[in-house]
Parts: sequence; structure tokens; C-alpha cells
Amino acid sequence: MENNEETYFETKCVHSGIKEYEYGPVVPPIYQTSTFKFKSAGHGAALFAGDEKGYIYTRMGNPTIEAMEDSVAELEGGHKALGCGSGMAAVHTVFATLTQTGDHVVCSNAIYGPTTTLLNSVMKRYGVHTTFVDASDIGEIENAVTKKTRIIYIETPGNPTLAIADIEAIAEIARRTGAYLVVDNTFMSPALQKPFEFGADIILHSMTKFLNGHADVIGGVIIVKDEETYCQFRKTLNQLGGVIDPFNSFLVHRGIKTLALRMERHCESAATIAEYLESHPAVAKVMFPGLPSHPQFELAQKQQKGPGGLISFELKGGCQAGRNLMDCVKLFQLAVSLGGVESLIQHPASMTHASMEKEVRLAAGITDGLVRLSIGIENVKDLLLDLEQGLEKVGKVRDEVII
Ligand code: LCS
Repeated sequence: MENNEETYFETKCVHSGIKEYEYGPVVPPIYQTSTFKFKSAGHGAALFAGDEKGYIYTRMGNPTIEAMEDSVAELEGGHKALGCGSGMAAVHTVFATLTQTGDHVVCSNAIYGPTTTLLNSVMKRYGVHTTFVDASDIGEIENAVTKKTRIIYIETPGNPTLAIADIEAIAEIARRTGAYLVVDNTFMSPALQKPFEFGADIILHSMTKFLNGHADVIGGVIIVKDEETYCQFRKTLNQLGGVIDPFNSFLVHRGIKTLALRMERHCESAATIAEYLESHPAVAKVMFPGLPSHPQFELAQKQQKGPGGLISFELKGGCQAGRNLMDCVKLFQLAVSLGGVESLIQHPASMTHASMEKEVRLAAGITDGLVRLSIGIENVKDLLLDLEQGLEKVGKVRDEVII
């Protein structure tokens, strides 16, 4: 039996971040408190001065939050993690920590819509300018980088096109030019992709998705590789205030215990459904990293341990057919978000990526007819039956004027 790590990933999912607590609970207690008592005035002053270790105030640190942060840091192979109130709080904290007026960002054009919008609005107002590129084309990144580039920011696979960026090749450009490579690893989770192993500098996640996995938490996390960067991020996060709370941290930490198991099922069922869709006469195109027809299929094989649970596709009937399908399916829930145990269906152009300017969205390959599925852990036969009955009805539904 070969094992290069000290324990297997599945084992880490169950045990990481858990410490000894009073009374010996197997599960970390929820320290639902905003503040912590000092033993004396001197103790309080020493904690604030950093001369003693301990908890002061939950925005600055809390044992339940820390347990979850330690778990995520261990799973990603990082030094420490910082729990944030949402994925977007994590994204904002990264840009607010690493950039200042006059800095430049090179960013993948196929990413979660509000991240694009954040860069084009708030960050732009603060004098940070972004060049959006097709990150699956290394040449585009190489050409976009300037002396002022502070961050190269990618999501891989990207939301919702599932375009794949070569982390190792991009990390080499970042190293050469002195920029940070930031990878949003939400779509893969550390069960399927370890960006630090390919040279990324910072990883972030929307924990709302696979890490928590149960569609009942909004949360984000940033993972760093050294103490100096951690202190820099902690300072900014304390000031911005976008922290996660103890109860949501507890739920995420609980969700992580089944991460490895859930990801196996997500991948297996998504692969079956992607193959089914690709052979269906009503379907024009399927985007799924596990299909040989995916333009970066080989890169996906190299950098990912599995294809993930997301599928994007276009119907031959275009946007209207997609909308009809969304109204016809019964088991797939018509809702945004992803990575939960329940299967979801949504329309990026009018939903998750509606905040993007139309030309920017189309340039990123997010067409009006694109439909995105997040495959849950239900029995795949039920999911296939639901799609089958939905696709049969597509086209039979009366056309309506849309978008
Ligand atoms: N990064 C990625 C890759 C995401 O997919 C999302 C949310 C975020 C960051 C932001 O995380 P949040 O603040 O929502 O926790 N993605 C969503 C989606 O595709 N549908 O609904 C939310």
C-alpha cells in the first residue's frame, strides 16, 4: 500500500482541525460567544499586545472557527486558513489585502459573475485595474501581464463554462513576474484539486458549496502558505470584518467529514449524466471536464483527481428550450448555488452571471442558451429519469418571449 502523506485524505476529512476540549467531546463545541473574559487587566493587555496567545473577541478569533480553519488548511496542504462570511467576502479580502491604487490584476474571464463585477466596480474605483483573459490560453495571460501586475486570478474549472486553466504553467508566469497566483478552488474542493501542489500562492473557496455541501451555510475561506502572509490577511480581515460566525463554522466543519465520500458520488453521477446528455438528440453541446470532447480534457486528467459535479450544456432549441427544461424538471431544483447534496439547475445568463455586461459575458463563452447543472448525491437513475422526461417535453412547451 502506497501512501506519501501521513494519513489518507478521507481520514483527514474526518479528523482534521479537531482538538482536545473540556469534557472530551468528540465534536468541537460551538463557542457561541462574541467575546472572551480576561483573567486580569494584565492578561487582556498581553493578549492585545500579542505577548500571550488566547482569544479576545470573535471577529479576531474563536475556537470553533479556528477548528474549521485548521481543517481546511490541512486539507489544502496550506499553513493556515481564514474563515470569511461568504465566498465573496473571501474574494474581496484577497484583493483588499494584496493590492493598492495603481496595481493591475490579470483575471480569467470565465469566473463567478460577481467576482468580475467586484473587479469592474469597487476595485476599479480604488484604482486597481483588471485585464480579463481566456485563462485556458497561456499566451493570453503572458501577453496581459505587466510590471504592475500584482495578482493573477483564476477559477479552474471556471464558473459556468468549466474552462480549465493550467495552474502549473500560470504559477510559472506568476513566479517570473513577481505576481501572486490566486486560485478559486470552489468547483473542485481539495478532494479533487490541490492548487498549492502546482505552485499557487493563495487558495480561496466559497464554502457555501462543496466544503459545506448541504446548502445551509454561506461562507468563504482563504488559505495561505506562510505565517507572514497569514498575519497580513488576518489584519485586513479583522478590519474589513467579513468573518464567518461560530455556528456556520461548526456546520462547515461537520460537512467536511463527508467531503471525500460526497465528491466521489458527485463525480460518478455527473460523468454518467454528461455522457447521457452528449448522446441526446436535443442537446447541441456539453461542457464537462470528464468528457474527451472537453477542449482541455488532458489537462483536467493531469491536474484534477476527478471531473467534479458541475455540467454546462446547450440545447439545440437554444435559450427558450433551456428555460423550458428548467420549468419541466421535477427532481432538479431550479436554484442557483452548487455543490450541495441536492441536484440543481439554473440559467447563468439570467441568474448567476446576470450582473455581468452582456458583451463581457458573451466574450467569456457564457451564452444565452447555456444551462448549468450541479449534480447532487441522489440515485443517478432518478436524475436521468427526471432529465429524460424534461427533455421530452422541451419544444412541446409554448414559446415565450425571453431575455
Ligand atoms: N467563487 C465561486 C467559484 C462561486 O461559484 C461563488 C458563488 C463564489 C465564489 C461566491 O461565493 P458566495 O459568496 O456565494 O459564498 N457561486 C454561486 C453560483 O454559481 N450560484 O450561486 C452562487
